[in-house]
Amino acid sequence: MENGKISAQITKLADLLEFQGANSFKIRAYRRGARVIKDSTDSFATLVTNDPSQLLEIDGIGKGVAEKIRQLLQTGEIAEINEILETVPSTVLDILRIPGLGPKKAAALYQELNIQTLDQLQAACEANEVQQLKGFAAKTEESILDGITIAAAANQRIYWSDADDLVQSLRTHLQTCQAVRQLEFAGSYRRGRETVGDLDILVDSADADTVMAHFCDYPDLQQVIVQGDTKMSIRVGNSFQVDLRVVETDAFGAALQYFTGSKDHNVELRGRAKQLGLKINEYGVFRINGDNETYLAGATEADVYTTLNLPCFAPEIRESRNEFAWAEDNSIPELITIDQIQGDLHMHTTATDGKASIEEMAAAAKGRGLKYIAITDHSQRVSVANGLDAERLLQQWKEIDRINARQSDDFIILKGIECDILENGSMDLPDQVLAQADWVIASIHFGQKQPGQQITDRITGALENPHIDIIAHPTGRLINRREAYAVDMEAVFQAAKENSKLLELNANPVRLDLHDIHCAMARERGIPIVINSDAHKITGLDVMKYGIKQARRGGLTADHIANTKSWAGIQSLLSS
Ligand code: DGT
Ligand code: CA
Ligand code: CA
Ligand code: ZN
Repeated sequence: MENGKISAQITKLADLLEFQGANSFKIRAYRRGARVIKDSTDSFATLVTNDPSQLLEIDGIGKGVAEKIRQLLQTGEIAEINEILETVPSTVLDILRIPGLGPKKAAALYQELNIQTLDQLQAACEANEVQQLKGFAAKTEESILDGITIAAAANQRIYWSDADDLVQSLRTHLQTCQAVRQLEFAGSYRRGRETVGDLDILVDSADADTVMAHFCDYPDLQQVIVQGDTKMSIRVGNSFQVDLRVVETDAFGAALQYFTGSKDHNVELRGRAKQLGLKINEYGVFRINGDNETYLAGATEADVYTTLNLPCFAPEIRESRNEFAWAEDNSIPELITIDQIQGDLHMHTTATDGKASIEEMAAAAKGRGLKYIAITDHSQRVSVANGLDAERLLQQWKEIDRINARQSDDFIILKGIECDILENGSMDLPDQVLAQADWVIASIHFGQKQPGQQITDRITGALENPHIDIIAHPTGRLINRREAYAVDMEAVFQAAKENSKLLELNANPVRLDLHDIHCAMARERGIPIVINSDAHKITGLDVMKYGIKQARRGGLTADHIANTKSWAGIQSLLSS
């Protein structure tokens, strides 16, 4: 069982206990445990198989959580969840997520009015039934209705790539305001999370009123949610929330640090400040002397961190995972940057479902500073994409030979294929064809719902095939759309390692597969990652930057990424 699944079950238990009004200490312990599991780069399943007593040695895993993990791994479920669900419908979990509606009120709604779903709750509020209950007023009813709208909108975390487009547009708009001295986008956007819940804008200005008035003139403004003296929240476009805060110059760095988060990173930072006799908040770092506070730093983020004897962490690693340990032993990784990428080893052409020819893709890649590409069209099984059979593939390779021969520079077009791993584990093209390729990607497009062992065997089997170099989008997940395959990634990592194979980080912003924790796992296990665009048209090559963000979140440096090397360098990785 994957860590993500274990974590989700523990969270579900915490949610249900909260609904029942259980001991808050216990609930917090479960939530903390769930987070530790989700962020861990070690497989909890493996850990428990090897030595269950190790669980208790992990920071953040208490006795209660350890017991639930063991039970879940041994029996496939947590008995307590089933027990609670005998008396509580699982849909109440949605109700619990409405802002301002605590577990107590949710329980009252369920007990008194038998409200089990958001729709029922909305209907009851609209019929003014809720205000009749003890502890509920007409106002509560209104705020619940607002909350339902917000909860629906809050469920829509947008792709980082869409957030980035919105950021460019908001930046362009705000920069024309004379009163703006400095402007930054903080929050999960700056940390490069794969999805963004809302945007957090910080402006350095002495004139908040002018800035806020200008903000309201944003062409795509939908609604002003709240406005105060120095901060306001609006909705733009399709109901997406944007927060704006205006601060003074000497607090700009402190505010940027604070609102970049993550929350857990900030909690750790506050603790460290305290140990140094300092205080940190969104206004600055202060020395405490009795009742007096002296401002020490706050103008820049670097000042803030330096005052706490810490390096100015890249935003992508501010998740309270490894960054503080790295700082302690001076081993902060020098995270990958896009200019270090030399090649792109996954793209499609008009031969299958791409929109550009081989030469057009090559010219576009060259124009982006790349030194080599692999043409990797689909294999025959993917008939909706006009996948290639052996004959058409061999023809395409001849054409690539001709194009390469015509090139006057050192740019290399590699003869590749994205070959499907069929439902029964065999490859979609014969070995003798694959043997003639420069570069073979194996991937799964069919039988994605197979049970864990079966689909894992397909992938590890492909990794054992000597003609295959890499697995594309190894988990198959589509963010916000489709769950990962039931694949055992620990087994995939092991097979990649044993066979000196590579794994892809597919940079498509909807895939970002591997995700950040898997990137960190590959790093620890010494498996090189290739960041690929999987472009289906010329502009598809530009998604590389999203893959770079994700890799940075996984703590990867140029050393961990195979396509920072020359093509010869990659070949030597594969034969090592
Ligand atoms: P999101 O919007 O859900 O994608 O994630 P964030 O991280 O942007 O979260 P958001 O917008 O609620 O808050 C922005 C940052 O402000 C967050 O990363 C850290 C900081 N922050 C917010 N609330 C708290 C808090 O209660 N305590 C601390 N220490 N920091 C907070
Ligand atoms: Ca945010
Ligand atoms: Ca926010
Ligand atoms: Zn592809």
